[in-house]
Amino acid sequence: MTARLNPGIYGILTEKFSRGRSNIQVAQEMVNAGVTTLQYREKPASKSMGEMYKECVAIRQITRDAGVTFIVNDHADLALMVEADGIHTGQDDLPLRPLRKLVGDMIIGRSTHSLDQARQAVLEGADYIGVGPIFTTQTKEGVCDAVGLAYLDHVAANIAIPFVAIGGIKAHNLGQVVSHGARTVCMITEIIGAEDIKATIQGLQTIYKDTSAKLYQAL
Ligand code: TZP
Ligand code: MG
Repeated sequence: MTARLNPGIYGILTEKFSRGRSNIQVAQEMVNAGVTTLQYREKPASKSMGEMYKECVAIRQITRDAGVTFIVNDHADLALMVEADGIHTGQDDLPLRPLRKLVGDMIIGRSTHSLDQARQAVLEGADYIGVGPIFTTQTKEGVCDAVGLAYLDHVAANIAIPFVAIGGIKAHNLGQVVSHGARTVCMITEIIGAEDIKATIQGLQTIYKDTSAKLYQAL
């Protein structure tokens, strides 16, 4: 069975932040550099469903060949049609219990911004939660203010399912996020907005590994 959430770097594809590169090119570069999970996050305002479907078919192939978990944001139809590993939903998206009936054993992720939302997601059967925005970000429209590291601490202490930290995470604060208990870390613009995606991911992996090693030595 596919792991419900891999530790490591969770990347997200959104073409408007990718410096003119295609989602498929960026997916290949991210997978080559060793992201453990890749999410496709496009909105119908930016691309037609037909175009999104074609991209997801190609990205499914790239991720399958590399053994990387592939998650589709928002669109259960798309996730099912391309045999993605999972679907990621926000607070205003499809409700979790009916969604579970539709997608069966597929991984379901849920974005959360408070401990109440996290507990609700667990109750309703999410496989993992998103925790954020940890820091201020311009990447997601209409998102709430930064929840800070305090919310991450609460989740690490109180929530029994896997979680991914997200929002404003960069090389300079990644160590802090890992020190506060995140084993999976998502970065959008830090990675896909970088000139050299591979070198950037390698630098982030070094910070992730060094911080984790120190953390577990100290225990
Ligand atoms: N959900 C919470 S914050 C966020 C999403 C999708 C955007 C994170 O983007 P970035 O560029 O890593 O700050
Ligand atoms: Mg959504």
